[in-house]
Amino acid sequence: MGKIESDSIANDFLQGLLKGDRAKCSALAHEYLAQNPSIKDLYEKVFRVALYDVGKLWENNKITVATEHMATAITEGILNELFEQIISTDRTNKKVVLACVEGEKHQVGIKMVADMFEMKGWESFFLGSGIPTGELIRFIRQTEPHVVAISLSIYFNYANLVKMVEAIRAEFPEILLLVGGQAFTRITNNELEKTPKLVMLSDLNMLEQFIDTLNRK
Ligand code: B12
Repeated sequence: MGKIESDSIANDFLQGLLKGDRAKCSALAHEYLAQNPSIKDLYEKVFRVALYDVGKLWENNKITVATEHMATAITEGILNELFEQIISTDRTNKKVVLACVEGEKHQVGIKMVADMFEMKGWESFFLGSGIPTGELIRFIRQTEPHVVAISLSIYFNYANLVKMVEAIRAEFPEILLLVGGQAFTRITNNELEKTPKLVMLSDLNMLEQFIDTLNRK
């Protein structure tokens, strides 16, 4: 599917979100997948694009907080609705735990990351937002995942991320850490780059390549 078609579906999807038309948004998602059966493209080229536009409209006071909440809730609902298409029958026996950094409320992006792992045969444990570091560590101890993925959207949560990474590293020196999220475009002096066994990725295309590499090991 060409760029123009994705753009126009993203725009129709955005209009549906702003009107609160969940049925239309759901139909558009299915229509997109009928033409291009790539959940990754649907997420990157339609959902992400539309939600970034929602952010711009909100920032410029063109829409209310209520409309922004509704748009996010509809998108999260559709992510859940697509879950049947996401589960892969080809399982890898690998596990990933995913969460937002402490203090971070933006959880749509990391949910998409969870779905990518699930599609690639991993068992994903999506904890979303609001998980304190101590509880995350306790969960990692119980589940013994191969990868822990953390999302950061707001740069003022960066200090929390550094603390969280240090705490996880102290207890699990071997675990592979994966971090990402839009805040990294604003962070110039990223001390986390020096952390051993920590990978930073910015989108689902890079993530797909990364998971494929892990799956070959
Ligand atoms: C919805 C939303 C909210 C909702 C979130 C609800 C929810 N259930 O998630 C609520 C209302 C809670 C919210 C609150 C706030 N928000 Co807000 N929000 C948004 C909005 C409109 C959409 C977020 C979203 O879902 N994007 C779509 C996803 C798919 O994109 P993504 O997160 O970037 O994820 C992609 C990649 O980054 C990557 N990725 C993400 N995480 C990870 C992790 C790993 C490991 C990997 C590999 C990849 C990866 O994969 C995804 C797919 O490509 C954005 C606009 C925007 N630009 O995103 C603003 C936005 C992020 N919010 C913003 C702000 C300012 C806030 C508030 C501070 C507002 C306030 N004054 O209260 C608070 C902060 C709350 C907090 N402590 O976190 C700003 C941030 C600007 C900045 N300074 O960084 C934005 C950009 C809006 C704007 N243009 O001003 N927000």
